[in-house]
Amino acid sequence: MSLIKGLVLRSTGSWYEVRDSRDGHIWQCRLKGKFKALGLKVTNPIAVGDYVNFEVENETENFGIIHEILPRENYVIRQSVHKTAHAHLIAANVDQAILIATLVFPRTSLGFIDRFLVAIESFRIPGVLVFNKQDLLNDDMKEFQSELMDMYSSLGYQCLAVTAVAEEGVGDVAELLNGKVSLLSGHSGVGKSTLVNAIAPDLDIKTQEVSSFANKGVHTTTFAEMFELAPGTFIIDSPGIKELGLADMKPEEISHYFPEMRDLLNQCRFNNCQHINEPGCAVKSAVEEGEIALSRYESYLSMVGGQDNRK
Ligand SMILES: Nc1nc2c(ncn2[C@@H]2O[C@H](COP(=O)(O)OP(=O)(O)OP(=O)(O)O)[C@@H](O)[C@H]2O)c(=O)[nH]1
Ligand SMILES: [Mg+2]
Ligand SMILES: [Zn+2]
Repeated sequence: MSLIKGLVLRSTGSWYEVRDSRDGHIWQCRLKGKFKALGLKVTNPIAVGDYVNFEVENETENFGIIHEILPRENYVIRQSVHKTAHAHLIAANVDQAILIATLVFPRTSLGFIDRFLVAIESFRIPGVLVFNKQDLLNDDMKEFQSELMDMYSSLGYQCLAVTAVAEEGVGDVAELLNGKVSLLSGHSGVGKSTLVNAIAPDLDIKTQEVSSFANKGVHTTTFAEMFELAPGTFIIDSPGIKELGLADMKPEEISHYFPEMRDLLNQCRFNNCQHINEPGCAVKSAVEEGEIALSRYESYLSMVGGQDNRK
């Protein structure tokens, strides 16, 4: 028996669509009877983006059997809404997470952007912000957006401004995606599909969503899907990652996921400082001195307060 390396593009929970790493051929795979998961407490052992070793079971029927998962570089999980011990694995081996945001129609709030960034920091995935619908911004909004882009760039998040409908800036996004696995997020209506269609007009995502394979699964829509835009360039689209939440994060963890706070944490007077109203707080001084943006600090406060700011 020979094992072949493949990349999981889609799963329904019992079937996995696996891309043969030798020639890009797609196999429909099941898991081996005694399958050994990677030791995470999750409801699904394998996610989109996982590399696996599989065996061809039936060449003419296109069936394969997955024997093992290869070690992951990172993964994205979503905590169960019922707060059970098990989380849902959304994706693995992600090179970057891209948030498509719009200041108008619909408005993406700064709180939402910051929650997204905190979540991906916790998964150790680089983050990119793409501001779409430039055509709808007046001069004041453009000014505001450019300040935001400067601020987020200084924190290490690459920022781009595009107008997907006019295909402006779309080439820069295509370049950003090239050769990588990117997770795409953003509120409904910000233009994710428009942007992807502008980059890869031949790829009809809608059609792919209702493939006969996907119909075999009952819960298809809750699973992420990976699309190959060009050889070696993949995007991951999932209903579950549009609103990446904070996976059960403890308040004291959250400041570590704000890059501009991270380096100051050991300068607070109290080592259990929550940076709210403690004396001698280095984070608060940095906010007062304008070294930390007020909007970022406000997002931090709403997150440690457990307030829902995901509008
Ligand atoms: N004015 C303007 N409208 C845009 C732009 N990009 C997309 N739109 C419009 O915004 C609407 C929503 O775009 P979609 O691409 O469907 O948004 P989406 O993010 O895929 O939304 P969901 O699939 O619901 O998550 C459509 O009417 C698009 O034509 C843009 O750059 N400028
Ligand atoms: Mg869409
Ligand atoms: Zn402090």
